[in-house]
Amino acid sequence: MTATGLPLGLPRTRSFLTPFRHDLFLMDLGKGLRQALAKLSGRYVDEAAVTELVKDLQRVLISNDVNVRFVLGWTKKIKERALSEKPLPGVGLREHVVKVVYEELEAFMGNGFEPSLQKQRILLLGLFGVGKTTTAAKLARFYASKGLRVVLVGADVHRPAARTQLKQLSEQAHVAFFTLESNDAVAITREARALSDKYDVVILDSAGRSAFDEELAVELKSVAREFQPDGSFLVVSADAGQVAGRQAKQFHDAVGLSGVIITKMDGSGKGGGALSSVVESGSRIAFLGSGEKLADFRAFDPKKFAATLLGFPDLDQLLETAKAASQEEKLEKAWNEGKLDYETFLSQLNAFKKMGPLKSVMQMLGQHDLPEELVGQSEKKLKSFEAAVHSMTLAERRNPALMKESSRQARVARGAGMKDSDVRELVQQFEKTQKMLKEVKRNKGLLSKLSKQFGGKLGS
Ligand SMILES: Nc1nc2c(ncn2[C@@H]2O[C@H](COP(=O)(O)OP(=O)(O)OP(=O)(O)O)[C@@H](O)[C@H]2O)c(=O)[nH]1
Ligand SMILES: [Mg+2]
Repeated sequence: MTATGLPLGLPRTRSFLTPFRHDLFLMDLGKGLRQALAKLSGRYVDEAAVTELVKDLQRVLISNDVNVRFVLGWTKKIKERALSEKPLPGVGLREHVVKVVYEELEAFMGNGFEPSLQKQRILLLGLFGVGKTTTAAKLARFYASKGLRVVLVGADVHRPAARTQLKQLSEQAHVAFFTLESNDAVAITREARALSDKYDVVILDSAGRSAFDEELAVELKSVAREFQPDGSFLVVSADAGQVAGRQAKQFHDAVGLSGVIITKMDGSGKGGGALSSVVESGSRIAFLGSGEKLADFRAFDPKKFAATLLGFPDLDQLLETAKAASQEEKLEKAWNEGKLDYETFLSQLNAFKKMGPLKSVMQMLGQHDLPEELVGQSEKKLKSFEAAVHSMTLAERRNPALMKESSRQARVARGAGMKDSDVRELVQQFEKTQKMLKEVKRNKGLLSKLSKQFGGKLGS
């Protein structure tokens, strides 16, 4: 129990948190950013808070190997916008700051990539071990899932097992495979070009090299001449960090890249560096690979990427949630005037539900990385609370004191198909919430109190 006699709130410290489980790229960067933003909850957002946020963001990005000069410029812009722009109507200051960070993160990620679904030949390039062959199969699976006929071509004649590896992957991806029993990469490449007669997408996996040099540039040019690719993609590993940008530039100057595919986003603390340096080099990020499985792959979408990093489904929903959250002020006013009862509370619950999954509401309030179980159960509780309120008479809804009577509780329980003890528990929770809101006149947010009220019961 807290000092106010209320159940303990949702876990606040890191030690209570279970690992964040949803499909996230860049775990550390995302977590760091979300935690920095979460610090804004429950405090007055002024210049000092924004300065602290900016410092936190800098620390998170720099520890993710993002270029320092870039980080300083980026966070300066966030600070300026956060402090000078007027929040949209209905959007609180904290949400405004979150919105600015979101928008700037999206802008920082560069343009998105819309994969063409036309007939095409794709050439994959890259240094040793970056994930070219795996990426070839991921791409094949991607295009095949769009209904295109795909063939993978093994043209890495240097590494003995390379073509066997690609053949196996092609089976996994349910696409065709082609190579020649020859060590003549040029001949294979030439044949591969002709495969366009039979297939929509021809993907060529080329041999790796230990470093970019003049010899490689010459070789790539001859491959490109034979194959006449519609798209040439450089595959770089996220481990490369800021070096990725330099590589992108070298390869681009040699053969002209359509885009860069960054692999191993799941494993590297340097992913932020790889991403930002590729964007800075003027190359476009086309796809991201985030695991060994063929499905761990997606086209790069900065909006979605930023949203996932920050833990918000999308900006529109963020703003909607922020608006709904601002309604809580009205509710508190009613409450302070002694008008709050089960009826008002029910309408608030409905508003609460409309805001979407409780999880995003909680994230909005800065409660990040919640254990799934807790969130799921809290929503279940909300539903049963609603059912109970529906079973109350108008008089009971308007005069909550009536609901203290156990005969009424029993009747409501029957009406709502619940156990008496469940209704009793809900009445107690309502009373605790009511008491709490009376005590906390300062606007720290009804929703966060509610989250704690429901979550706390479960968490204790
Ligand atoms: N965790 C993780 N591993 C990956 C990813 N992409 C590839 N790998 C692994 O990285 C290793 C090398 O992948 P390959 O696809 O063989 O790399 P390559 O660039 O073709 O290597 P060479 O042909 O030898 O130059 C394999 O063990 C892959 O499973 C990824 O996105 N995440
Ligand atoms: Mg390979």
